[in-house]
Amino acid sequence: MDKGLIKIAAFVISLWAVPAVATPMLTAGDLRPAQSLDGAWHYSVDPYRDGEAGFHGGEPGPSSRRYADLDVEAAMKADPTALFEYDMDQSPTATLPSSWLTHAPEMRYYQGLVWYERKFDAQPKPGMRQFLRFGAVNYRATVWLNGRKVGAHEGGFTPFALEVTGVVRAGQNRLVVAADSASSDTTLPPSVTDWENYGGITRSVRLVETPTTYVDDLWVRLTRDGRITADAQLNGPASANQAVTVRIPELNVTIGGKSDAAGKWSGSVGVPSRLRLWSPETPKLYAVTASSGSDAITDQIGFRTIAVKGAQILLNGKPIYLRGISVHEEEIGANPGRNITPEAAHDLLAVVKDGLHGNYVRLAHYPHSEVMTREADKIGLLVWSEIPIYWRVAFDNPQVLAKARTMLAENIERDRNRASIIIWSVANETPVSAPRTDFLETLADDAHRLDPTRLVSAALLNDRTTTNGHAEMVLNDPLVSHVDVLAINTYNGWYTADKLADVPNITWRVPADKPLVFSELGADALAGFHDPATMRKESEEYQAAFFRQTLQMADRIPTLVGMSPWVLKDFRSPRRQHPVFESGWNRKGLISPTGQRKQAFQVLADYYAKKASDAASIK
Ligand code: GCB
Repeated sequence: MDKGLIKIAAFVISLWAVPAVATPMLTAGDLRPAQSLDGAWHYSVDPYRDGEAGFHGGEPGPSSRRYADLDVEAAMKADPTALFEYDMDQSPTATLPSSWLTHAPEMRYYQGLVWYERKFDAQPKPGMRQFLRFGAVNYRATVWLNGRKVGAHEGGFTPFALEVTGVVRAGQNRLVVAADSASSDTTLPPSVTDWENYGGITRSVRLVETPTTYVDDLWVRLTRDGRITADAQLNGPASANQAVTVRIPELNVTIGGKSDAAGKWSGSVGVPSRLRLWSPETPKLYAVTASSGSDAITDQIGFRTIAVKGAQILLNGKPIYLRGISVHEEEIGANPGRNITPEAAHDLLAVVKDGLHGNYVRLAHYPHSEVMTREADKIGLLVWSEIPIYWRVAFDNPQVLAKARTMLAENIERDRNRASIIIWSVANETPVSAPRTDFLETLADDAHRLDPTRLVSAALLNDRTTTNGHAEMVLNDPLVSHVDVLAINTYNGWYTADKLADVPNITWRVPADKPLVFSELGADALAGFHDPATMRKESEEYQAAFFRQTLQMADRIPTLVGMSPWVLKDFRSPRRQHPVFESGWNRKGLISPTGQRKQAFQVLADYYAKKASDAASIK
């Protein structure tokens, strides 16, 4: 075959291979009426994985099958020769969702397998289908209902739904989840990161009931050609040739039609003149209902466009500067457990919106809870959404690439109805090599294909050189041609020995025809530690000066259209063990774990207030 043909064949194969999320997807599964299974669960640690396999391999013996549908205490009483080395019903309880790190002091540094059990009463309606829908389990989950294995999922940050029709019974049910946080070279992220690996059932668990044929996927958006476009996918025996209707009552819009043989439908209408576009200033959401047969789902959806033109980012056709900050999924408080309730999400995002005068957040370094992206929609913050392709990924391993593609697809398919999200990021700080670039190009192409309405980016590394006696940063990454927005993390004056006074004179050599954002910039400070005289690192004064100088540098870069400094709040990181300043926390927050503002907070807030008023005066 000649080279051209090989390229075409490879392209065709790659199209065919775009991963879609396995059904059921149960889009908006967090909003469908459901029975919540949050609350008290029993848990039992299993560091030697006794419940997974016997000590010679193979099936675990009856004494350690934590997933069995069995009352252990009653079984021991009934047969005095019976041996059990677990009893989930009598194990300690924890309130879920939450990482196990906060269940008990000895759980803090545990990474491995933990079993969870919860009993619940159900009344499944005959002729309906039932699904267990997990918001996320970090990192692997295997699920048993009434002693039957009903499914498994890998990836700590995206939802999954398992059909349990015929397994869930009227009356009492026993649900067991094996949650495994162990990381390795082939997990995403791999073992070494810079944040706490919050293992466990970290997002809500719900029992959802649907008609036998139901709307499994729905995507409604404003496309760049100025139309409201809707896609739906039905699931069930009557999916083909079914009437589907999407209604937006407040706009008097109805789009309807019939599904094809595969249960797919799509339709569109011109934008009604009374549509109020979504933006950070006017975060208007509309109730959108999709119905087919006896099923209906309602989501709250905003309509806006996002595009790039040369080095500009255009929101609803107008250039915008992204006044952002990076955020980890960790609630404000002295002992966070990755428990993102709507209130916790609101508290974090309100600091960005009202305190910093921001219009944008980078939700680093993995898909955050859908509670957070829904709150961003409501409060009016643009979002950079990311998958955990972080640092040393096994880029030459095809199975890892397959996992990454699934994670990206799961993230996009969960959240593509969120107006707040404008950028899908495929990676953070991955050193350039041929396998890495192939890997990330595949992801960038997937993102464009799965969602042509948004922008694609990745936080890149840069080279450093000296030009005319001053430092110059050079972007030399072949991935540049595959992304819409260039993004760089910069720490000159923190991780380098540059004097802060020299930072404003650092220049940047970057492609001039694409928008650039600083996806990170930052320095540590321990809240309350002051050192105005010597300005040593870790003092609030040093961090504030770092921001002042770096912002001056930023002002001299013509194509820079936004930033998301690192980071809103100090966050837990086992890497950070300075006994005085860090004690297990990354201190680059502008606020302390409990929300105390450091001096640098005001520096950035003032900078953004000025940017906001400059932007308002241009309009
Ligand atoms: C980075 C990483 C981020 C780290 C941060 C730091 O470049 O992207 O995950 O936490 O630097 O504090 O070093």
